[in-house]
Amino acid sequence: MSAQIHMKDPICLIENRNSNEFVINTEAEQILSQITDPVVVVAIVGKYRTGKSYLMNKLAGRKTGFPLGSTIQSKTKGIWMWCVPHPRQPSHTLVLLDTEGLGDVEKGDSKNDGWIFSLAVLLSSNLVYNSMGTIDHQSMEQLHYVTELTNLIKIKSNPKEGKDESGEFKRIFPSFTWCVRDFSLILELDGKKVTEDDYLMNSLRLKKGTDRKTQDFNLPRECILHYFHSHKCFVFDQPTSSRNLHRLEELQEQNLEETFVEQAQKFCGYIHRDGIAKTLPGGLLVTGRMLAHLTSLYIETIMSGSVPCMENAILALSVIENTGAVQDALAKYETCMNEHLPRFPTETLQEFLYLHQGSEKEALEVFLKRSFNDENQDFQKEFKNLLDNKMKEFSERNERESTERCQTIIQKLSESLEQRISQGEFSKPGGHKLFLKEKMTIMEEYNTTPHKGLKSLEVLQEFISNKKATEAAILQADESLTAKEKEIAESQAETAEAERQRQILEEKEKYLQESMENQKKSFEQHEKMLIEKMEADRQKLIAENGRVIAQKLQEQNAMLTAGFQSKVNDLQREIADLNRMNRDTGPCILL
Ligand SMILES: Nc1nc2c(ncn2[C@@H]2O[C@H](COP(=O)(O)OP(=O)(O)OP(=O)(O)O)[C@@H](O)[C@H]2O)c(=O)[nH]1
Ligand SMILES: [Mg+2]
Repeated sequence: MSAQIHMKDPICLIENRNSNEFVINTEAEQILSQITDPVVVVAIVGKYRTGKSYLMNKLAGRKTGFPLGSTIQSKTKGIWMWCVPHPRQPSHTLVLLDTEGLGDVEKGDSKNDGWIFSLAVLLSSNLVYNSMGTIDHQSMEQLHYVTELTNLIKIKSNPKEGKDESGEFKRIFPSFTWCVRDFSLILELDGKKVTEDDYLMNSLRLKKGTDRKTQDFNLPRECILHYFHSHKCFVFDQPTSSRNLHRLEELQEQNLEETFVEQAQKFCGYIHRDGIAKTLPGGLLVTGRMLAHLTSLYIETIMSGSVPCMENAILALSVIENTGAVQDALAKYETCMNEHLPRFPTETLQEFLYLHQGSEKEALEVFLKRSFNDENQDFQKEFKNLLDNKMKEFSERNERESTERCQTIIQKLSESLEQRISQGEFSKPGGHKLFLKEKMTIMEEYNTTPHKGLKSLEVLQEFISNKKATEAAILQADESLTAKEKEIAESQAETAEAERQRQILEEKEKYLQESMENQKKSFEQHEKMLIEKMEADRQKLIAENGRVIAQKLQEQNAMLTAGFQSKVNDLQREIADLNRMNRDTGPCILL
């Protein structure tokens, strides 16, 4: 879990400079980048001067924050951001995006508004559309931006000629909530009480007919029904008397209309409880860091004169995240192994491999948690190669520390022997026997000294080899021994030497075998954990497709009731495609 973000006040995320120039604010980008938790993103859009910023402050649980305007001029410019700890989900961050009011006469630029609207759709997981009065012809007209989204958001970089991509919008678009402010009607239809959601769905009902007027009436409604996966509505009374509205921020709750306070609480409760976390197609949770990258990618694309494309954005994001995943995982491996350094040199290779395998598993978990869309497992292979190199470094360090420790031990144990050699104490009759006795004592003490590590035998062998010439000279000079006895002593020394060489070879062979077994185990572990992740991803995709199918069936019903047979058929085809997709996603196969 990342550190809780404490933003005292909102900050501009996307500046809207003169003449349609959108610029990402690097300070805001950095704040987002530090959030490694999943984010629930709520964006509010709607006509200027309609109380959007005020409502967003309510969602943050604060009276002030996003600045309100008290004049007739629009206040919020560009897109502002406020990241607050999620009030209900401790491991999530609530990201509130307050957008520039649409349809400002002073600005008079509807293209700019279109981009603001599409950015709100692209960045959020919960879109709030705010309007005044009632859901009427005018408020629907103000929502014409929704009908332009197919020109402002692309799904695939190379869509099939003439293919309508909007069928995929339901998968990637946020939930849709309509907030009707200063609502003064009674929620009744044909004399019966209805809910706010019924009111919305009734307002979204399509009219039969194909004439121009009916088409214009239906288009925004069709888009809302077709693009968004869920539709909620909240109505609000005017919060206070008109003369107090300009100082709303200063008023205590008890001075506001009671119904308004209740309605605002109901709305906030819904967003906090049911507001969904931002995901990418396939159900991958988006973190603050990923949202920062997405924002920057979208702005870059718009500023280059192109249309943001989901497929391209996900591809670019996956490269960034997978590169980061490799780095994070290697850092994790290094941290784990560094914690084991006090146990170096390990007594056996098994012990070293045990430490390595545990660290490798933790590192792999880090990699798999962050990586996604790793086509052909290219990044995982890169990670494995780099990890093998790191392991080699630690293994060499383990051996180096063993060599150094063994050399120190043998040096200390042989101090008196060296002294006696230099003083010629063994150059006398019976000297060879004395020398052998001392050598044996050193060897015994060396062998019983613990924590020497893997190089114990090699260092001992080196010590004995170094003494070989001295031992031979002492033997030859020992007048107490017959030629035959000398011959026997020589042959014994050779046998012992051969035995030690055999042991060293045996150890090396064992080392090789254990290393190979470790490679096999490591490969199997990577494979097992990757397959588990791929299977989990597959199940997520199947579940997501299931959800989209259910939503499309609902939409199909509405179209059937309205008598739009061609739309019913289109939806039938889309549903069949999704069912086929679910059938075709077989078990995971590694390449
Ligand atoms: N009538 C009415 N006024 C409101 C409501 N909520 C806030 N206001 C007042 O409307 C004015 C504008 O509020 P903001 O929250 O800044 O509105 P906005 O939609 O963010 O405005 P822009 O950023 O300019 O698009 C302020 O004086 C608020 O006090 C409401 O529910 N009804
Ligand atoms: Mg505002």
